[in-house]
Amino acid sequence: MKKTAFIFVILCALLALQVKAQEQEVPSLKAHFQGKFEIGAAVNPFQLRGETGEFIARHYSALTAENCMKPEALWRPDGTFHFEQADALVRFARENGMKLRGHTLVWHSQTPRAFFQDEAGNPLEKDALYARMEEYMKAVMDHFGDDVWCWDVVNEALADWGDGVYRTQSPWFRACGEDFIAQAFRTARKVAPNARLYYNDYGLINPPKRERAVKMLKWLKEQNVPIDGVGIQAHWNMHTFNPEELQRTIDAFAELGLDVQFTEMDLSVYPPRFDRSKPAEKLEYTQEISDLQAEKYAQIFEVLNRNADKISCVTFWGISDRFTWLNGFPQRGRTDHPFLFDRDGNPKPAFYRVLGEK
Ligand code: 9MR
Repeated sequence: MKKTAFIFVILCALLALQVKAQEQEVPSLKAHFQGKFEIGAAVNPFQLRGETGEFIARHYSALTAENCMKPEALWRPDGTFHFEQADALVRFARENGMKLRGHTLVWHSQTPRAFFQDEAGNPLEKDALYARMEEYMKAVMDHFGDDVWCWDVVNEALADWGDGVYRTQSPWFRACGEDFIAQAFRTARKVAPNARLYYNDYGLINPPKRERAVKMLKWLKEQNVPIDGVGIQAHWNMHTFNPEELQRTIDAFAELGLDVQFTEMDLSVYPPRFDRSKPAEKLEYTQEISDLQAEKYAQIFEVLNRNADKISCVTFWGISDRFTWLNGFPQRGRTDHPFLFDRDGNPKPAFYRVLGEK
């Protein structure tokens, strides 16, 4: 090798070592919260390889499948099940000593229409749909066994507005009324007695939806339905997030004897309302926005730390700003920045505030 080429190779190696050393200096999120609550992230199988995989294993102690454990991913109308993608996640979690949240069993969305129909395409009636529910849970919960720590048994069954408690425009509700919620938990407990069972929803720190949740949870508890906890999804934005309402929600669920988890946390930098008739607004991630986001994350974790005895897991709905469903949602062409790590996986000021540093 020529002398100049040799020097070049050595310089590159030194640079790589320096980058590695800098990375190592970033404290591990999961190490910081060890003994308090699990710190989770929603992932997809393609992210588990290489550097991204290492990043995930370094910072998170729990995983949720962002999509690959949903009925749409696991179940086909011919009655067959497809576990390859989800199994890759299970292997990764096992190899890295991580807990796994199962998301999700009973949901109106991302469940094939055929799931709710007989072979002729007619809607299944209650008993037939319950039989399918049990068949599905047996196949899925038996397959994952004790690799899955807790399941989102029922997802998003509550109404968003109006006087009613439940989302009535759901094939589950249409066939069975609210009884499907109780039935789902009973069936899940029967099929997988070791799994911890959660009700999961968004908007739960907004008073009207929290009240609906409390009504439903009381109704379940009165009937001795086996439910261990509530998943507060925590799709929030930094403009309207309110720490007092968060505290009220934790108290309301804990008072019912339920464990609290934060299951899908992200903190959008955009205000909740926007003008659909206008082209997507692309916010530049300025120092000002970054500071405000850091402040809001500090407020969130101040509440979570204070209530750590009531909370077993805090999961982010992604691993860094590069991987978030909010890039392009709710407005196409818009980029969001909802997490503690930027698009390159570097910690943002919010990360250090969450760790208690200024
Ligand atoms: O992040 C998920 C996205 O990739 C999917 O396209 C979407 C389809 O509904 O589901 C997203 O995850 C949702 C989760 O399963 C339930 N709560 C709301 C999440 C964000 O939409």
